[in-house]
Amino acid sequence: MTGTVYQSTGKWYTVKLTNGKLVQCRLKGKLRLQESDTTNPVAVGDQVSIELDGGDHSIADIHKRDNYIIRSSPRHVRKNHIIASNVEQSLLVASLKQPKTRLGFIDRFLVSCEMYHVPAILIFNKKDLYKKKDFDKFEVLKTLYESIGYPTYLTSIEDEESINTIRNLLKAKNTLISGQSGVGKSSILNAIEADLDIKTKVVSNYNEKGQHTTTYATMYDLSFGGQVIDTPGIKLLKLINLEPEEVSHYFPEMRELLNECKFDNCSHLNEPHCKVVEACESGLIDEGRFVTYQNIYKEVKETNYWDR
Ligand SMILES: Nc1nc2c(ncn2[C@@H]2O[C@H](COP(=O)(O)OP(=O)(O)OP(=O)(O)O)[C@@H](O)[C@H]2O)c(=O)[nH]1
Ligand SMILES: [Mg+2]
Ligand SMILES: [Zn+2]
Repeated sequence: MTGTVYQSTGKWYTVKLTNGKLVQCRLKGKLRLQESDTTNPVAVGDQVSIELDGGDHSIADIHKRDNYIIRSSPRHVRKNHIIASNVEQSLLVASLKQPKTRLGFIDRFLVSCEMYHVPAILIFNKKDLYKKKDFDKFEVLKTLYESIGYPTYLTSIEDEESINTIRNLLKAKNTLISGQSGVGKSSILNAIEADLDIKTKVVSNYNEKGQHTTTYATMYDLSFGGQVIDTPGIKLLKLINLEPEEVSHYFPEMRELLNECKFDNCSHLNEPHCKVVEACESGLIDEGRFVTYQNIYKEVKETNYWDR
């Protein structure tokens, strides 16, 4: 039997078999004991082989992943956590209000999507709370991100047009939904599909740590076709599996300039005649994104080689 992992609590896995039946599975001992640098050997989205032992189902094997989104584990030093696998696109939910998403966070997330070749869409949610200056800010961000290749939308769960827009984006695809805690990921899913009834919570202090309403990544089928994976909010996205020289390749607006720098091994930080620095000075590359590039480059460079 084969199936798709819909939820993982670390101990139990909910798997949807090819016949449509949902079963609770444990992991076969050999998978549990496998040497691995990830905290979760099996991730939501994985295709797995299931064995039936008496009345119990267990996961015996994981099929090769098309792709996955991975991050450094927030809880375990030197361990990584696969957020989800086999996704066709990712929808990053951000907001300019309650809570305000830092642009560095967005740019880091986009780098991880570029690394694993997952097309990304940005939505700025909670537009019903925005004032004039926020709408102006949104327009600037939309122009910026769309010029780089990321479709960008303004949404509110209270607005039917937004909900329809999101339905169209998700239709017939397998989509990973990410973003910091409280931006409305689960609320959006409840709005597009009334039957889901995912738990959501009013967050009183958006800076408070450890306030996550969604605790496990979970896949849901959409009645109009496709699946979504709702995930717990991310506070800090530490990138892994990255070499310093690669970072610029994951900024699409920098890619075509990279071969034109004076030095072959240009780090694009402050070398003379660096096309990236020049493009930034002339306004062709956004300064904020360039700062995030520099931060990621330095962070990766400082990470111990064996921990990259
Ligand atoms: N005003 C307004 N509030 C919203 C909107 N979308 C969501 N919210 C509220 O924001 C709060 C947090 O929503 P959730 O859906 O739990 O947020 P989440 O992103 O799933 O959070 P985690 O599960 O912790 O990652 C809830 O009180 C929602 O009602 C919106 O468009 N406008
Ligand atoms: Mg949630
Ligand atoms: Zn350069």
